[in-house]
This record gives sequence, C-alpha cells and structure tokens, in this order.
Amino acid sequence: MAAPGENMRVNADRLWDTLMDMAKIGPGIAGGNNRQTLTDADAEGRRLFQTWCEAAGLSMGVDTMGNMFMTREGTDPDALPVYIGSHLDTQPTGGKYDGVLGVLAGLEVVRSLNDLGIRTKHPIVVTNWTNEEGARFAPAMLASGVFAGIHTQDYAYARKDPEGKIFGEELKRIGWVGDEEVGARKMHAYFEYHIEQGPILEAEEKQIGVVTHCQGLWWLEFTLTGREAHTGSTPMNLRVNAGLAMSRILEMVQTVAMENQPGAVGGVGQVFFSPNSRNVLPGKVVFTVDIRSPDQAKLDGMRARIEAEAPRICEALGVGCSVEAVGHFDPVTFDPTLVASVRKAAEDLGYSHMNIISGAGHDACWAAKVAPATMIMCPCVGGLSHNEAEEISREWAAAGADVLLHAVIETAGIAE
Ligand code: HGY
Ligand code: MN
Ligand code: MN
Repeated sequence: MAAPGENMRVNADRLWDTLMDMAKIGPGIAGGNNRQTLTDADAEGRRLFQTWCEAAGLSMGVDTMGNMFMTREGTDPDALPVYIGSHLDTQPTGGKYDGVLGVLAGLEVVRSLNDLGIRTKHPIVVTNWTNEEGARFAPAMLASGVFAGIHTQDYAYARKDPEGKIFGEELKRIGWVGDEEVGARKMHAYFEYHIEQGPILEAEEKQIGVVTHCQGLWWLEFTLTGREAHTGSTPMNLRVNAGLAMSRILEMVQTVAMENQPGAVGGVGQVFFSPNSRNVLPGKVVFTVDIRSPDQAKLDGMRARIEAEAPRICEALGVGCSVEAVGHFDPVTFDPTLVASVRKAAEDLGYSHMNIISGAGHDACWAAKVAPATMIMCPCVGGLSHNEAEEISREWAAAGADVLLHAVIETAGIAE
C-alpha cells in the first residue's frame, strides 16, 4: 500500500501537451515564442488559458491590471486561497517555458486534483500576472508590483513601449481590463514554479531547485546627449560622441560587476541610438543598465559606483548624461515554512534537490511582500533562457509539477 501522497503525481504527458499547445500562440522565428504583453498574441494566449481553466471547473476573476485569477473552491469558505502563479507573456525572442511552465503547471495541479478526487480546505487560485517580463513596458513584474502596492496603477497605466504605445490603452484594446480592485485579494500562500534560467541545477544534476532567495535588481536608464554630425566630414577632435560614451560606460559596468564577484552581475540588453543612421553620429543614446546581486551592500554599492562614474566618462567627452532608476527590488528571502514544504515534497517524491538563489526576478518577489511566498525550479538545458532555444525535458517539467502538487496540498490541506 503506497504511503499517502507517494503516488500523487501529475499527468506528465498532459502537462507537456498543454505547454506545446500554448507555444503555438505567438510563435517566434526560431522555435520559441514572441507573445509580448498586451499584444493580440497575449490576448489569444489568455483566452486559451481561460478556456482550459473553465473546462477544469475553475471560475475566473480579473483585476484592473489584467491579472487573471482562476479559482478552485475549497471546503472552508473562510480560508484564504493558496495561489499558484507566474506569467504567460514572453520576451520578443523568448522560450516556450519561462513563466508559461508555472502557469500551466498550476492548471495541471488542478487537473490532477480533479483526477485524484481531492478537495482541499483552502481554495486554490491559479494566476497569470500581466507583464512580468518588462520587455515591452518597463519595469518587469509590473502588474504583480501594483498588486503588492509597489507601484500605483496610474504609474503602470502610463508606461510606454518603444513605439510610444501606452500600457492602459493597450490593456483596454485587448479587452482585458477586469473589474476587481488590484491587491484586494488576500493570499494564504503563494507558490511559483519556474525554470532556473541558469546553469546550476543541470550542472549539479539536481531535478529540483528549492528556492530560498531571489537576488535584487536595479534597472538604470541612461540618456546621453551628444551632437548629431556627419561621420565622415567631422574631425575626431570636434565630435561630441554619445555612442563612444555609451561604450565606455558599458565597459565600466563590466568592470564594476567583475570587481564584485562572486554574486554580482551587470550588463546592458537594450540600446536606442537617435537618429540611428549609419552616417550620423548619435545626438541621443538611451540604454538600460541591469545590475543584480543577492547581497544588498553589493547591489547598492554597484549602483553608486556606476552613477558616480558615468557622468565623469560623459564629461570627458562633452556628452550630456542623465539617469533614472526604472526598475528595482531588493534581495528577497522566501518564506521558510513554504521552502520547507517544497524540500519535503522533493524528498517524499524521491527527487534530487538543492537550495538555490534565483538569478532572475519573478512575480514571487512582489507576492512575498504581501503573503508567505516561495518558488520551485527545474533545470533548463545549458542554463539558457531569454533565447528561443530555451529547452527543458518532459521529465524535468513533470518533476517540478509533482513537487508543486505536493507542496500545495500540504499547504492547502486535504479536506476530511
Ligand atoms: O528580468 C528578469 O529577471 C525577469 O525575466 N523579468
Ligand atoms: Mn519568468
Ligand atoms: Mn523572463
């Protein structure tokens, strides 16, 4: 006779098929996805998720940031729900699993509870957070940030994408402005299952990451002002070269991050040149420096160094320099009780596991501000993510979902 829970596992094939079906929406150009937030593809993915959830007996609530909450009732009407969340939006050259795995594994947990005939004491709510990626509208984790009271809704609604489109208008255009007040919902606990997006679990040959912390982040948006001039006829000594200033700042960011090893990263993923013409020196260069560390002192020390050195670099070239912090969260410590439930689930299921600090930011970082929260991670091939070649195995996907199932049941309680 199997001990209680030993055979409680998800349907691995159904989870994988669900992932592959969602991956058909907003396809990329190299096998991944381009399902950016508030695009028509995002709207299509939302509708498919809603259809699947309603077929599994869930009822939908949507708040004014478009966050989707799919509820499976518990037996205790007074018990606060256990939330399982992540995001369906992707990077422009995103993978099929970043965020999506956590949302669809939440659906698979519900489908498995239905199959097992298990009722829980606490309700369970599967959540899709709007705009986790921050690729189209900075900052990342925008809607979970409004939910946690970090950002106002007015701030979020006014955010613009690189084409000047406005968040609030785009959310309305795709028809996903809900009627619930953001943040009115209270959580008993929050779980987020996510691919690691780094190389550690695969290298250590561990199936499960027991996520104890998440490193903190600053996004520093620099605007450099040079002078537009001909790249051919302007002598070198007469140039006010904002592009050169940017390159020297990038080099400095690299140096600062390397001087703070171990446990620090820094780099730039997005640069805009204006007028971005081959034979015009840029009059304006806008780029965002992304620095992160699990160590608060290192994180803030790197910011201070970079914001002190960048103006000096620009001054030496006669280039104007301004900076705005457009994204930030301090290092996060997840809830020890929930972390222990994840570790116990991995042990009960016989899955290899290790403690890990999340290198990427997640909605769980903001959920942790308003409720006990934690994360579960699975490996990804070569540690690659934010790349269309992002890949996981069916076995890895299912193992993490099994752990999620057990940890959620442990936390939500099986009704007598
Ligand atoms: O930037 C991040 O860490 C996440 O992918 N939004
Ligand atoms: Mn993600
Ligand atoms: Mn991501």
